[in-house]
Amino acid sequence: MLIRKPPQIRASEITPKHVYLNRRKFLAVPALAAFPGLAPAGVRLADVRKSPFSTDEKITPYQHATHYNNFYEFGTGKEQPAELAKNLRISPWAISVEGHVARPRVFDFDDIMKLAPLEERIYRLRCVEGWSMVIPWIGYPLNALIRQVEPTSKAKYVAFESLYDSKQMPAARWAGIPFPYVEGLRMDEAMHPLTLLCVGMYGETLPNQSGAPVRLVVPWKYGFKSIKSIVKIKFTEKQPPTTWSRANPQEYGFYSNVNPQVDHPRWSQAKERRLGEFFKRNTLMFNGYGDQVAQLYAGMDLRKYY
Ligand SMILES: Nc1nc2c(c(=O)[nH]1)N[C@H]1C(S)=C(S)[C@@H](COP(=O)(O)O)O[C@H]1N2
Ligand SMILES: [Mo]
Repeated sequence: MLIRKPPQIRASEITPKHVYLNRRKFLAVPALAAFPGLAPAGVRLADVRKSPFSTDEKITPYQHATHYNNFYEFGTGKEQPAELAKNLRISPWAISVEGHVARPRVFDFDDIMKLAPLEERIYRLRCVEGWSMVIPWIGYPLNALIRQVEPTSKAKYVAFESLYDSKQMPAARWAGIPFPYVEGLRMDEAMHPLTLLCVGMYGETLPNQSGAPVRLVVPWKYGFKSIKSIVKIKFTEKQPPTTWSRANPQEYGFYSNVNPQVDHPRWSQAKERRLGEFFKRNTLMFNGYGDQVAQLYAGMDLRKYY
């Protein structure tokens, strides 16, 4: 899936200059395929299908999406991750998939890349802080990986864990939240076709600050559910802890569905600002994905299960 030739189309329209530079860098490393499990950063991805789940809204400029980040392992400043994650070692990479499954397994980056056809999914993502973005993510439904490991009937939830390496992440000490960063989904949320296991964006493998080499994107939930740099996925019977509800249970719950009617205790969630835009816009229920996901929460009090 990693290509060695220049891409065919669209590159000239949407590809920023650095991508061309990166491509040259990649062409200078022709032996990648000889090192299975390596997760190269900034490499052009080929054979990426367009997804019908994409929004046709204006895509957030690459520069905003990669220089205004939340990745507390690399500091709490928005511009810190781009700088401090630069040298994160992402190869070799392994994700341990365990818990209530018939076939527990460790996937390396190559395994992940080969599991299912890659799709470009242009999704909105809404941060709980009040900003949002529209990103051409690349990946495939998480359910493709889940099916590989055959969850048992005891698997009711899925717990995710990010890499934590204090040596590579010295700024994490001052972030004020516990590490490793953990997140969770209910099994039906994890199996939902919108839930994306993400390996790239803007036509390339993920930049480190965006969660290289593998992250989650759950577009109807606040951005913090979209956990970065995943090293462990565990199927559990009980609802797993999540970093933000652990850090501040008054303010953050397990579900964290985007909901303009339920304010954060300290600010309204009614509006949001798209990165790169000036005027605010109304936030949509389930971030605009209600037609696809509202049913998952039928009968639940969304004020209680926030
Ligand atoms: N491991 C880890 N994953 C994380 C975070 C984090 O601090 N650490 N921040 C979350 C938050 S709050 C948001 S809004 C999104 C931001 O993703 P982006 O930087 O690609 O926009 O990542 C989420 N995933
Ligand atoms: Mo966020």
